[in-house]
Amino acid sequence: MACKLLVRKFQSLRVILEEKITVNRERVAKLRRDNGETVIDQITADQIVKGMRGMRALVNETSTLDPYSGIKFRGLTIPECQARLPKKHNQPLPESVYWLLLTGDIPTPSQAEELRSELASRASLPQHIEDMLNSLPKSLHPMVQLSIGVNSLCEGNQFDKAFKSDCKRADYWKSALEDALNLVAKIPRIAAIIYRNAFKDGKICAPSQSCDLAENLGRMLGWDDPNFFELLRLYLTLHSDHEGGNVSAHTTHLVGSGLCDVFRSYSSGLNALAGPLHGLANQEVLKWLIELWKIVGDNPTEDDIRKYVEGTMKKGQVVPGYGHAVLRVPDPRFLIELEYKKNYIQNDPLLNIVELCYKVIPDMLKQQGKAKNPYPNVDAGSGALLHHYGLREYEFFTVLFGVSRAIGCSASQVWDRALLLPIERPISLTLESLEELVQQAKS
Ligand code: CMX
Repeated sequence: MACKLLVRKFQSLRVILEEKITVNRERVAKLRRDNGETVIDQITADQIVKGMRGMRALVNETSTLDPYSGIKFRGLTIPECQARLPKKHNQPLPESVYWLLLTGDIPTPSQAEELRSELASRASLPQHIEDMLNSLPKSLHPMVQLSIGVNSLCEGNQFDKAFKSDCKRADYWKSALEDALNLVAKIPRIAAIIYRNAFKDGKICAPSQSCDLAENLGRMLGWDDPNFFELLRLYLTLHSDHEGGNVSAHTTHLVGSGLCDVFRSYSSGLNALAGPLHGLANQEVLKWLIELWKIVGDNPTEDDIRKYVEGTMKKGQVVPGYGHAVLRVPDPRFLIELEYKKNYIQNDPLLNIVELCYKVIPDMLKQQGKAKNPYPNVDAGSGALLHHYGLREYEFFTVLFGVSRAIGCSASQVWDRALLLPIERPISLTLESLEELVQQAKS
């Protein structure tokens, strides 16, 4: 009986997706048939040297990023998501964000609950994967462990089975969806095992059938604090997706385009996320803030902060948590972090320093004149919020980012399969050929 119910519940997501996929496949076919050769953009030599910078050359359905208004999940800003998506307490359920990214629809409370229950039913790991994670050296960076853990989930994945069987290409998305749901359901446990092994006593509670993704994650990490679960709901929402061109999403898409399953694709995406200019920045921010705090104490002045930031700049280092390749305003996700602090946290010296940095650093970066965007990004505040609730092992922070980004990257991969996107294959140029092309273009 319970089994039948699960199948029916799962189909409601599947049926909705199937209808939308049929419509969108026709849109792609029409676009290519009628306008496949239409030129819509130009590219400069500078963009090529800077790694396809700003080039509009990928299809990604789940979110868009505007330099001035920030991220939109299926057309909704994060405040709109907060207002309209089914919530637990005051924050959207990460499951409702996942439903939105997968389908483009705001789920009803019962649909969000269907997905919550579906994911909770898949949350445990095979024993051999737990044993493998437990055998990893504690000193191995948590992001490497996470990538190994996610890679290992590929054993017996549904997509490979479909590929090796006589499944039609048009139906690949169905097995990709199965794998995507497994990834999002299981990655919190991988993350929690890594945390408990690296920083605690290695003991971990089982995932609960009745909790949402965030609470299950928080409990497995070892917390029993509803406010921390609330922060995790916010965290998992804020980091879930950031359009398709960022390093981790693009890597996942690229690897997936060669028809790798979502586990191996996202494991590659996690290695991409682990770079200090990308997802590792949240770890770097907290390290930097703690150093600053040690020097300036609990009640610093703006001048104290300025002096410390000058020191960072003089060493030729970037100010972590500031700047962005696309955004040209303070990251709306950072502003929501500040809002969260205002609503939930009375007084916290480190978070006060985060606010003071926001007053001081943009002007300093403007004066330095290098960074195109002198404003804070999402990483400027996330670590200090986690620190407030006692999660202080900053080497773990990017793992939480990775748990969250699985939501967006896996939803995108379902759509990559759904739209029958082909293998990605741009053409690289030697410096000599680029110089020749520049000359030809000018003559
Ligand atoms: N502090 C000091 N200098 C900075 C800076 C910062 N926060 N951000 C950019 N700059 C410098 C760059 O190093 C570059 O200098 P050079 O010309 O000497 O090489 C110059 O300003 C121009 O860079 P840009 O075009 O504004 O920035 P990019 O698009 O190349 O890089 C980013 C964007 C995020 C990598 C960069 O701003 C940075 O390193 N920030 C700090 C790290 C960080 O917070 N990363 C997290 C980003 C969010 C994410 O992806 O998760």
